[in-house]
Amino acid sequence: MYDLPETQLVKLYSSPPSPFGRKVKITAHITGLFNQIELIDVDANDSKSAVLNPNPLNKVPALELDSGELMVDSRVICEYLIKQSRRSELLPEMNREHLLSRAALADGITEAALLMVYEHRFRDESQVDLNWLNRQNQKILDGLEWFTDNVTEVAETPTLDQVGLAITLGYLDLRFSGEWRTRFTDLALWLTQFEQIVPEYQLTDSRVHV
Ligand SMILES: N[C@@H](CCC(=O)N[C@@H](CS)C(=O)NCC(=O)O)C(=O)O
Repeated sequence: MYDLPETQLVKLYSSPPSPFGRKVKITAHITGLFNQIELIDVDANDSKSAVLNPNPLNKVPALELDSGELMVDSRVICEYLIKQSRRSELLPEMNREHLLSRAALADGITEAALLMVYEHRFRDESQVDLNWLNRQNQKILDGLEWFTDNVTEVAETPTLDQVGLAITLGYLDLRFSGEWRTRFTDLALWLTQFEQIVPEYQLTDSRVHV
């Protein structure tokens, strides 16, 4: 069991459906630090939450240390948790750039999915830009194709890019009814393996997800 430094409690500002917040929570579970984190729900889409959120951009996730230091974004927070827990198997030094690039690709798919969700959320339906939606959708499909061709076996301790990919697929399940599963069957199988190794992935309460 490893500890976060000093008073051992940090605050994680996130919202249950946030994929990037979920990435941090799953990383916290894998590193064994989850119980030392206080979760504070903020809705990044609600301007009133901006008062609570220490991130001046009112984005989640944000981590606040007891010293008051602010950490954003999800990659920085995950790397911090990995470092504090000394669980370097999640991001081995010798493979660091390679794994971070894979992790960035997984995040990029999530970002494209978020942009599609936001296009509907923040525009009148009559103004929704179909070209923009198609452009983002193509990124999702091309990204999933790439991961199908470059899949890696889920390690006993999953690597950070694997956590990112699992979170991406989970977000596509949440927002797009799991449509990806019919075309990307290998990734669906891969996600089943991930879930077996990281049972917390299936938690559906606010500790991880809704
Ligand atoms: N690159 C950031 C992305 C964070 C992000 O976009 N979070 C979304 C929720 S998952 C958000 O806060 N959206 C509100 C907004 O963009 O105003 C990270 O990895 O943490």
